[in-house]
Amino acid sequence: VNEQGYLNLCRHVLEYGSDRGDRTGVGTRSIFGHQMRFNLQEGFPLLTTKRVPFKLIVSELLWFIKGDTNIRYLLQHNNNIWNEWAFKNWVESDQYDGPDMTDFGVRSLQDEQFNAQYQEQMDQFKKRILEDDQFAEEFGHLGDVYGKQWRHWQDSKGETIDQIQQVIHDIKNNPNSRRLIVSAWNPEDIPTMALPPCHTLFQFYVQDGKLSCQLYQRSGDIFLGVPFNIASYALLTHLIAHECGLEVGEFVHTFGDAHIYHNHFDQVNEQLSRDMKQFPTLKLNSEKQSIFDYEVDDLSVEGYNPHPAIKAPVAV
Ligand code: DHF
Ligand code: TMP
Repeated sequence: VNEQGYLNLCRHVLEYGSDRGDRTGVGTRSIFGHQMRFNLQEGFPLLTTKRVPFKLIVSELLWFIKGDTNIRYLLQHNNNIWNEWAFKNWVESDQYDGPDMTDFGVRSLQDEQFNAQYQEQMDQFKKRILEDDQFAEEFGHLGDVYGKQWRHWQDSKGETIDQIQQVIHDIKNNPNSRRLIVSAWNPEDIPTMALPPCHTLFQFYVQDGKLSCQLYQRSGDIFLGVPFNIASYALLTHLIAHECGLEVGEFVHTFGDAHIYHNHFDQVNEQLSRDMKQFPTLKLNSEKQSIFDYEVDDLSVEGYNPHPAIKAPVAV
């Protein structure tokens, strides 16, 4: 019925996690190996102890489902969650001739003057991605990330595999299968990716007319990324269940490295001090059948009355 499992994970990591350095230079407190379960019959798991922007989750998921890997679509939907990773490719390219943006993530937090420069460069970058086709083609891509692997996995014969189409076909035709898997982890393509997939592999399971989904997430930013990931996979499970004529079962969320960044501790403590509320209900436009036909306005939540949003910097 609620987000107790998520709040328990936060408390557990704060209390028992190990403080570790990490790639971004921010530092985290982390544990290795954890599992949460959400019964999707008991409401849609969009956290209520802070506001989580549902529309951004929808546009990101539809972007994956389209097989798109260019942030232009996200920007067209006012979704800024992937900007930093495309921007990084741009400022590291030899065509960039603005002020030095090395380590812009940490520097923008420490140096106000630099932060102003960074914001200006970022605004220009976003404008060019939206307005300049050729620039978007060259610098809007994040590499062969989720959308590419889900819909157009390149095989050794030069053909592509549509894992989403395939898994939907298999759920419909062979629901007892133990092979209902989609993998975003493609070792050959990792070097092209702006960020190797955090939500790495997922599996479906059909029992009593209900579709369940389990995700293996190799790395989870518990405060920022994980609330998005929970809602995103819950939504994906609903869409696929609808197309397959099934009800929804459980979402099982399994982690490798689950961590809280050191500069998120105050925010997490604030969140833990709040009372949780009822989860909302998901509304789908029931005229849509195929998961490939949805648009952002076809999906909404009802009865969502969360506590206010809590801001935190994302580690780049
Ligand atoms: N890197 C790190 N360090 N953590 C992440 O969670 C992460 N997630 C990525 C890409 N790289 C990442 C993609 N997903 C936000 C949420 C999800 C996400 C990226 C960013 C985020 O900043 N959420 C804010 C507000 C977003 C907004 O309103 O624009 C939040 O408060 O939820
Ligand atoms: P890493 O590649 O060094 O593990 O860094 C990726 C960071 O992004 C890590 O903090 C996990 C976080 N993340 C999520 O939690 N969920 C996501 O969906 C994405 C893309 C990233």
